[in-house]
Amino acid sequence: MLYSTALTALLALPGASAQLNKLAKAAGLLYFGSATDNGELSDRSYVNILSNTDEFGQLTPGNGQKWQYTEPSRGSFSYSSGDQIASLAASNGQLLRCHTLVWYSQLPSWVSSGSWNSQTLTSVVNTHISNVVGHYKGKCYAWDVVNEALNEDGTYRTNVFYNVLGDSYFALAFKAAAAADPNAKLYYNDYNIENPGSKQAGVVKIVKLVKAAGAKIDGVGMQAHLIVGSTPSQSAMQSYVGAGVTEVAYTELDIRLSSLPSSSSGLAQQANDYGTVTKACLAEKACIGITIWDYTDKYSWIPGVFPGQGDALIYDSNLNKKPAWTTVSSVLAAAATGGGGGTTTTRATTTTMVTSTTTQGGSNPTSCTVVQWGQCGGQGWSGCTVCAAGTTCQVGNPWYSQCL
Ligand code: 9MR
Repeated sequence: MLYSTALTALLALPGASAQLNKLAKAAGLLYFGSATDNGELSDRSYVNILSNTDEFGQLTPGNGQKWQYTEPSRGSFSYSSGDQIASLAASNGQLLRCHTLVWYSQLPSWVSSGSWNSQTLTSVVNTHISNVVGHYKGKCYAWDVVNEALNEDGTYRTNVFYNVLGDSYFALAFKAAAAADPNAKLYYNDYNIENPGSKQAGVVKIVKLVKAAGAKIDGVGMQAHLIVGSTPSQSAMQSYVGAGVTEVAYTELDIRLSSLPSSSSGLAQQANDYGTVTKACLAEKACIGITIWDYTDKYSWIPGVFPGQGDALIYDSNLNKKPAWTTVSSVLAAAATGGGGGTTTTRATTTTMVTSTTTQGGSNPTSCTVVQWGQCGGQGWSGCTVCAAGTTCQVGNPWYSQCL
């Protein structure tokens, strides 16, 4: 048996309808989650899926906890937007990733254009963090303490914090956050750091800098705003662990198509890429979870910022699951059932998902069996089409059939 009776029962979901978080947890992750935003919460069909904890075990407010909302003018704090999402997560029983404290963007002009010296800006940062983190104390699994502080070449981005305080603002922010909520995991969060390179080296430098200053930093968040065809690597994650964090996570995953309308081959490649990211996380013990930057194309930020691009998420604009959903589900299920979800296997086992007594490669291999949740068909599929006893090959979409 590839999986236990208990796990089989756990995974016995009718039609595999909602399962990403359930499978992620069964595979050893802490959560599979989604960002959300206040304006969308009046969309009942959207919220029903978002609130299904079999599907999403974690929420991140896309905007409501940013400085422009929480302290729009000096000393005047407002938590209504952030609280709405924190309350939703709490009432659903979902973890909350809190986002974000020190960021050059969505920063009110009273901060970005103020005339500060190091003493006054230190006080502003301390006051902001102690109030905001204090308000959410005990509610945040993690905080993105500093966000996007690096240029693409790995140098520090010039912003008001760096201009006035130099690189000391990192430790300042992490110390203030730790003081306000000692139990929250504290992260540095950025994009284009999913692979080795100058920017990834910059993150390593930040982690070491914060630790050398005696401050607590627990994690690195890899935003993973990717383009179809790109793939992340495990070695970047390992470099962050090597620098001294105990966990890493994909915090804002989306994989956009660079031209629209999307073709079936584009969606198939996107599905493959989502599978690759999921496998990368499963393969790295320190990777605790995956958050997608909203779950549906209906509410994605991409078309507004990259006109003509998009369709980046795993549900389409009509809240239907895309091939990418099926692949993520399948990869998680394979890992959960000991079926080889990971590319390398610190977390998942090495048992292959498809068992065969003949060499595969023909279009119709014989004497082979696909385990529950495995792929058994779809456009371009040349592997096994015979499902294990008790399961049947069901069409998920033109590109993907699964043994269920
Ligand atoms: O999803 C957020 C979008 O609604 C805002 O308009 C945008 C403004 O900067 O921020 C988006 O979220 C960003 C996140 O906070 C940090 N990483 C990049 C995300 C996408 O821009």
